[in-house]
Amino acid sequence: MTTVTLVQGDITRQHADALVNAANSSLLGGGGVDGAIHRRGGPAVLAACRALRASRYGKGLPTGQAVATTAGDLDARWVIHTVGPVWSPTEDRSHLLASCYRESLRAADGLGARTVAFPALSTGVYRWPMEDAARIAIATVRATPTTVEEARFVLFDTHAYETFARELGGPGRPG
Ligand code: AR6
Repeated sequence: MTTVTLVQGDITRQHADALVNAANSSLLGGGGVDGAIHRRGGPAVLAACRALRASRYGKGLPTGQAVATTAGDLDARWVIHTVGPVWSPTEDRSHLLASCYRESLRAADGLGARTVAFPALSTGVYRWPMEDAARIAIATVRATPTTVEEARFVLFDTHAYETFARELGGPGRPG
């Protein structure tokens, strides 16, 4: 059974077997979580990402997929990079967001990671509404068979934390 936990804070300050990065398909860095992961992870993370681009992912990592690298100087063994979908008001891309969580857990299982920290994928630069993103994130992690023991959501601000907390409480609970 996977326990879902929530903390408010900076994912790059977390200790876990694996930290999930809200990457883009280039795998070469960006803003938000991605920028912070590369800053704190250091050159080893970027070197591993470049190696992936030179081999398996010559065209980049497709949206909804996940791939692991070293965590460099972060307090973790691995970074699992996944590419969330950009929010669209006209097209339902929920399956791609769910896929990010599922594929990240699958990558974690392959590594033997027992604790995995996730950010709220797609809710920053990619503009996914927090409430819907929280619903998809928690439902998907709960429904995915995995050997991961703790799936920890690391929410950057109070609004994100409270939204995830409400969702974790489930429908019908106060809050
Ligand atoms: N720790 C935890 N959460 C954070 C942190 C942090 N250090 N920094 C931001 N957040 P985002 P996306 C929150 O933009 O929407 C990058 O340029 C943030 O408040 O990191 O999937 C990539 O290269 C938001 O709630 O990821 C891609 O191009 C959530 O994490 C693109 O952004 C996700 O925000 C990916 O966009």
